Amino acid sequence: MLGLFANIAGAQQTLIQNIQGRKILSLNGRWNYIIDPYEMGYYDYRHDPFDQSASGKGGFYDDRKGKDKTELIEYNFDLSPTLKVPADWNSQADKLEFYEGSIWYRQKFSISPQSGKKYLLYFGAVNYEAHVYLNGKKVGTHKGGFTPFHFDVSQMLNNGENTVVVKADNTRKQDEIPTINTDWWNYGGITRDVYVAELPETYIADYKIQLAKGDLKKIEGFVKLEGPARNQEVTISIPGAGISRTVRPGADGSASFSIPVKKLEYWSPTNPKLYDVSISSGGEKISDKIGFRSIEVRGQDILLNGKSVFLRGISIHDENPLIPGRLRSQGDMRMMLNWAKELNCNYVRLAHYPHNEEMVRLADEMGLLVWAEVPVYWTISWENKDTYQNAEKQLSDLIVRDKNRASVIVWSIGNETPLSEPRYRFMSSLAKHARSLDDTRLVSAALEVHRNDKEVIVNDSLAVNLDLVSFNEYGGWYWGGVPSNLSAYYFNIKYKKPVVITEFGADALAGFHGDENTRWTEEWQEAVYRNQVTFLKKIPGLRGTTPWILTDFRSPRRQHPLYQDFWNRKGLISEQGKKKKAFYELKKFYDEMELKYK
Ligand code: GCB
Repeated sequence: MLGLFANIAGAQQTLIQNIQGRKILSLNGRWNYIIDPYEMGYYDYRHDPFDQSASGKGGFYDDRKGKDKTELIEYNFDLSPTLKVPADWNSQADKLEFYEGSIWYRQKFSISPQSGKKYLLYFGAVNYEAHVYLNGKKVGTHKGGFTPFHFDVSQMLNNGENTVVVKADNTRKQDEIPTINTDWWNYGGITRDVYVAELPETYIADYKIQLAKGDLKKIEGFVKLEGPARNQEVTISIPGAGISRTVRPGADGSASFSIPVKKLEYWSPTNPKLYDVSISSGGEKISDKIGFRSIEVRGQDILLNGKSVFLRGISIHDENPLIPGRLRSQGDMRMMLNWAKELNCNYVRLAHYPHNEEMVRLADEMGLLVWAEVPVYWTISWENKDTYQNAEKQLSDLIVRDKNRASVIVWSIGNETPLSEPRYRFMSSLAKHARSLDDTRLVSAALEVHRNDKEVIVNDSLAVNLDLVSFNEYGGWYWGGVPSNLSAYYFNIKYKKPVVITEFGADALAGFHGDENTRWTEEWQEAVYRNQVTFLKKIPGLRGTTPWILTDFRSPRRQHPLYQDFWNRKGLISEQGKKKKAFYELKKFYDEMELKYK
């Protein structure tokens, strides 16, 4: 019934670049909420959606006065409790911990819309399906729990008080992205920032300003205007690099450019140099901070600014283990990335879905390379066309959002997807799509290994379409017995490309000690890291690792009452922020690799 993205008020615009750089009114804060497990705010007693009623009235979204008798009276937002936005709902009330379904949110705000301006209602992310209403009218819907979306509400705003209502539904469904089965908590709600952005009638919708593919001496990109005067001039300036270039878009509002540069300080983890960049057009001026670096693969090497690099990484979920719940603020994000830095990382894998834009901006600032992923995880409905479109849309939105971030070097199209012909077609199309949107970065996916006795085999023809051979390999936890057994195993990797191991690891309950052959102890986990490092070093093309995972994280699949209690314990840091022994084992490896690749 619903398209992936329906904007009832008007067609969906280009996903706006750099929302933080705009004139924005934040709607963050406390929103009233109503839990709606029976969907009574959406369907009437005959299960007909209120949405379709001719008057557009009814349901929980209609907060107008003077209701008629067909409307719901058995609710009251004003008297309802509140939830913080941005944040998941699960961590905010005991009865919401395991809740999956719909919750209605309501916020009031005041604004004086100016004539000749455009207003976008912007959401950083809502998990999973959002129905958005403004002043009693439907604005649109969106699917996908980790990517931003916005609606043009210029014609719908009142001068003075306005009411926005959001139905957020995190019901898991087989045909969605992700599907019903994952190993993370299905945190629901308005998990990222909400803004109203005020823009000029003709505005800078999007831009890309990056080094050209394989060329350290040329900055390339495009700008895209939307609005009636979309062929007015645009000036891109980077004062620190002595660049100022004016372009005039064609009828579609876009203009591309290519600017030779003589001298540029390149962005890298050791020198995360960001240039002040401004883009101006008409009366509008947007500022950004952009780094310039190149990334490419040559043989089995990964070249960063032309120099071979070893990716000293760690996998991270978008979850604060200490509270716990989704990362809510820049402070939360800094804490996670600082822990990665303490491990001596130069790289992070933001698994298994798009993380907050702020996280990627911090990685830019702190000098951490990034693997960015979409939630094409495990057993997706490979033959469903809508499912594919959904995956492609989420991938596009991720790439559109983060394409100016120097930190991002890999677009990952999925994780541990089981071999089959339909899956191959699905994943190959995604890889092709990623390249069509951005040819300046690497494309990869976390693949699986197969075993034949002591042989650990990587043979997945999808790898032919990828730039890195990346796979998850759980020797010492899911197979192989005690950690020291790993020494008997050997690899058979069919593809001669840089190998970046996306996962290995073992569960350990922080503070639980024993010998290295006792499962769940810190000593077992430490021994897995020690033996894995020795094992992985035998791969000639090994160019990086992102073990699983920085911190313990919540998962409904992890039910051992003594050791897990709904926590996946593969973290190197516990839910109390305590570093386990394996943390230091990995750091030792990374210190060694740092010296080797100096
Ligand atoms: C994996 C998955 C990851 C899980 C992990 C585990 O291979 O990619 O999402 O959490 O294994 O702990 O089993």
